[in-house]
Amino acid sequence: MRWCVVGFIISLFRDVVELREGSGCEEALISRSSSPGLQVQAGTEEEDPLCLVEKHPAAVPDADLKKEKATSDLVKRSDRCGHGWSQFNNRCFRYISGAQTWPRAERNCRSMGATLASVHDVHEYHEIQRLVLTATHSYQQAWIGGCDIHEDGHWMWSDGSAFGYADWCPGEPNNGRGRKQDCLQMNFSSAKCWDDLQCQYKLPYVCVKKI
Ligand SMILES: [Ca+2]
Ligand SMILES: [Ca+2]
Repeated sequence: MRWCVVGFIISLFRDVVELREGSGCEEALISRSSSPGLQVQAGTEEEDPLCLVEKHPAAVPDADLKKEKATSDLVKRSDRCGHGWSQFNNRCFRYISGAQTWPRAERNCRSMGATLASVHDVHEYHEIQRLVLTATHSYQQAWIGGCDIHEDGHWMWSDGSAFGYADWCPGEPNNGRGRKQDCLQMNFSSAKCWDDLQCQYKLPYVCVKKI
């Protein structure tokens, strides 16, 4: 009987270790992507903070997120999306004003059953820009779900959807001219277009979830 208890505790420990070792945006991308055979290395946020998210996000948003909920949600309501979310093209978008690194922003989106936003055409981009404008009264720079951590120049969306449409600013993405810029910010420059930026920067962000 005692060994059964010990065995149970060991198996629990193994599950926790596997959960931590299995963390990674890459895993979500591999499982959802139509690109088989993608090989990437997992890591910790401290060692490699790019494109990393937890395999099983926390069920309850953290304190920061709760605070953000109270202060920064979009005003617009959508019955199908829930309070704080805005529906467009059968998806629900939400702007979060509390600045986070890209990996942390992705985790917070996932804690709400969402991901950082993918953008598939100019109409969606304009809708997201409108949400940001409504919430901030400006074209605030913000993270969306693009990253090229796996291979510079090979951009992906963290929700696994195909990266087709893009609105890169002139000269972007430039990978910081060698400074390793692997995450996608919107509303960059006066042209309000896209730029690749170091993922450790803290920006507001936009989440998306399917209805
Ligand atoms: Ca890059
Ligand atoms: Ca750049």
